[in-house]
Amino acid sequence: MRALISGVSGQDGWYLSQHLKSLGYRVFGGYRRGSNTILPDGVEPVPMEMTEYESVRKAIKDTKPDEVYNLAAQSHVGESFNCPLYTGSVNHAGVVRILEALRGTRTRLYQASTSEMFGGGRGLSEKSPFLPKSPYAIAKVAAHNACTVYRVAYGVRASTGILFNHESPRRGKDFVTRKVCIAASKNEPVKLGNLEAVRDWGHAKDYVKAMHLMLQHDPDDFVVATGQSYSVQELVNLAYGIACNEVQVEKVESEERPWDVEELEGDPTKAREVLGWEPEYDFYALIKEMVESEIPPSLRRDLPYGAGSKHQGVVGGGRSLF
Ligand code: NAP
Ligand code: F7E
Repeated sequence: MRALISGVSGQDGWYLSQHLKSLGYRVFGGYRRGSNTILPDGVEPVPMEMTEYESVRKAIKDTKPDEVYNLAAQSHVGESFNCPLYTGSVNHAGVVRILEALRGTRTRLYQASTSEMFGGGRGLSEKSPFLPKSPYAIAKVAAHNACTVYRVAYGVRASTGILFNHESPRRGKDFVTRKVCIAASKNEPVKLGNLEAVRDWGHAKDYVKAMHLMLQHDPDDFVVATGQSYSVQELVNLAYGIACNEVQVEKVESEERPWDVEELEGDPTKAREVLGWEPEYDFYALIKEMVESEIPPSLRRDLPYGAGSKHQGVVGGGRSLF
């Protein structure tokens, strides 16, 4: 089987390409020129600039994929308020470029939709309405709808994964989990915006498995989430607790968004029942791995990790994680 992954140099591109290689796939990695990220072993690089139709068309024509995973995006929600048109060109029009190139083929498409499309809420499922609150979310709703239109109108085999936040040591440094874990591990203060925001955080390694499972089914839409959510403040408490350091947070206006999504928690029942998907990581295991990865191996043994540690259950508000 042949797979083409756009945005292969990003967090999910890394984990997905590893997963597909482990399943015996030939993996082509779409990248934009100028990107200096090292690709995983065995991934064959292919230029694929999402803002240019010809570049997208040629990448697909040259690699002849059975499956295309569209992960490329301007993926920072806060930044989308500063570059709304560019965000639309990559995150919405980029998907239409792929859909156009796939018309009349049997190639299956995975589109990276997002929980941001809901604009907030708990128990969110494939049936919940979309209320986008950022240029990022607007573009993703438009891309999601384009997949439905091309599926029905032209028979393009497009599936969408409505993924809730997923993180890892490969997460970009300007997303809140990685930013907090870096500061906690160095015993430094962290400057943050909205501490009350609540997110349903999972591990990217688990979530890329759901992407692959979706393309082994008829085209459809799936929510992928853990069903558990925590506030940014709880994330901070946990990360500094795992690192054995006192919490040091400075609240700054510059990290606040013009309109933030206050709360997101998903209901992954359909993915569990139809795809047989289950996450292996919980929030504690995720943040532990992220904090630990920032600490040199020689110093890690002094940290009181693991079952029975007094640092388990350090999440605030009287709740235990376990
Ligand atoms: P990421 O780490 O920010 O990676 C984004 C990728 O897109 C990078 O490889 C980037 O390349 C590439 N890209 C950006 N602009 C491009 C362009 N004009 N042409 C070609 N490539 C371009 O994002 P991620 O966390 O892996 O997320 C993957 C996808 O899932 C994204 O579509 C994101 O919106 C969506 N999503 C993510 C989450 C999450 O929690 N992580 C949740 C829901 C949905 P460079 O390396 O050159 O910048
Ligand atoms: O923010 C708050 C911020 O940037 C999470 C992307 O992968 O997941 C991600 O989008 C929350 C927000 O992720 C800081 O206001 C406070 O409420 O880590 P984030 P995100 O915006 O949820 C979705 C599902 C995607 O699709 C996106 O591509 O944390 N927050 N202080 C902060 N956030 C950041 N980045 N930096 C802060 O200093």
